[in-house]
Amino acid sequence: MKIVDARVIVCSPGRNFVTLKLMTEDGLHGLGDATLNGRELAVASYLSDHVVPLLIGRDARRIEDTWQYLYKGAYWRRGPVTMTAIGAVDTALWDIAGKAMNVPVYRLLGGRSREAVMVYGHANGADLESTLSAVEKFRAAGYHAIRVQCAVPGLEGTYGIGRGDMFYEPATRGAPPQSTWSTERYLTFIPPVFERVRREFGPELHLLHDVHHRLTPIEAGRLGRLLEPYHLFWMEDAVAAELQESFRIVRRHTTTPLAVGEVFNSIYDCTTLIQEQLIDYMRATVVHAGGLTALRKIANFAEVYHVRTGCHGATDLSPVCMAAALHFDLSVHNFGLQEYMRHTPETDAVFPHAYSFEGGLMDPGEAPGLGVDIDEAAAGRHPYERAYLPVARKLDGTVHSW
Ligand code: KDG
Ligand code: MG
Repeated sequence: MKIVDARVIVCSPGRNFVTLKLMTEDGLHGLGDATLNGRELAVASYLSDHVVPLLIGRDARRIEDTWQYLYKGAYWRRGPVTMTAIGAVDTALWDIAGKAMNVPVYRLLGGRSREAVMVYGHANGADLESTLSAVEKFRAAGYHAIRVQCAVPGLEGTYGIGRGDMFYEPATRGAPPQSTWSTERYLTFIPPVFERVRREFGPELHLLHDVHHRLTPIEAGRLGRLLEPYHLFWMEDAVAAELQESFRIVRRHTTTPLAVGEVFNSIYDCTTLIQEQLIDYMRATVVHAGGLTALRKIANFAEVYHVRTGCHGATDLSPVCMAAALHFDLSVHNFGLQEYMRHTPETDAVFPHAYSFEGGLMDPGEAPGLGVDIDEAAAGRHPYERAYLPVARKLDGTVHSW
C-alpha cells in the first residue's frame, strides 16, 4: 500500500492549523495534525521540504519503521518542530491503517480499557465572581473536572484567562501581546479563589489549576501546600519544565498532585520525572510528542511508575489531534484525564469529526481510522495569519519564564 501523494494544508478557521494529508495508491487518505502554536510555518516547511519527498513510494503499513526512519534517519533528533512533523506522519499512518482494516484506531491500539474518556473544561474569569459563574456553566454542562483560572488583580492580561466562553484561544494575531506578572500577588490571590470554589461547589468536583511554568520550585512547593485543603486533581506546570530535577523540591513540600509535559516532545524529557515518581500526570500529547507510536511508549513506561496520562488538548491542537488523543485515551491502561477545549464552529466546519461529548465524557466514535476529515475547500477560505502567544514581563520589565 504505497503512499503516492501528500499535501501540507495550512489554514486559519479562527486560528492557525497545519494538517498533513497522505494519500495511498488504493485511494485511502490519512490525516495528521502538525500544528505548533506560533511556529506553524516551520513545521509546514519541515514537512514539505524534507519529509514528504521521503514518503512518496513508502509502504503506508510500515508505521513503526517509518517513525524510526524519520527519527533516527534525520541525525538531528528531537525538538518540537521535528517531533511535530514526525507526529503528523505517524498519526496519518494510523488513520490509514484503521481505514484499511475498517476499524477505529483504538481497536488497533488494544481496544477499550474504559467505557469513555473523562475530560476537563476551562473555567476562566476576569474576577472571582465571573470565575465562579464559569465553573457553574461547566458543571451544568456535565463536566466532572474543571480547570479554574482567575485574573490576578492589578496584573495586565493574566495568561490562561481566555477569550471566548466555552472555548479559549491562547494565541493572538499580529505581534506577540505582553502580559505582566507578579509572583507575590499571584501567590496571595490564588489560594482564597480555590477556598471559595470548594465552598460553593462541594468536595466532589475535580478541580485543576495551571501555573503555566511561572514559579520557582520553592514557590511552587508553597503554592501546592497552600492548595492542599482544596484537594486539587492536579497542579499543572508549576515550574519551568526543562529542569526535571526541580520537581524533587516541589514534591518534597506538597502532596498536591503534579502534572507537567505539554511542551515535552520526547520520552527523554521525562525519564527522571517518571522514574523518580516526581509527577502524577504526564501531559505530552500526540502531535508534539511524535505521534501515537511515541506517546504509547511514554505511557507504557509511565505505567510502571504509577504515573498516569493527562494529554494536552488546547484549541491549538486541531480536531485531528483531539481524535487521535481520544483513541489513545480510550485504549491506554494508565489514562488519567484528557483536556478538552471546544473549537470554534469555523474550525469544526473545516474538520468534520465523529468524536462526541456527553456528560463530561468523550468518545472517539466508531468510524474507521481516526474519524476526522478535512474539508479542503472550506480550509482554503481561511488563509494563514501570523499569530503568537503572549510574552510575560515582571513588573520591573524583566521577561518572565514560560
Ligand atoms: O500553545 C500553548 C497552549 O496550548 C497552552 O498554553 C495552553 O497551557 C495550556 C493548557 O494547559 O491547555
Ligand atoms: Mg497548560
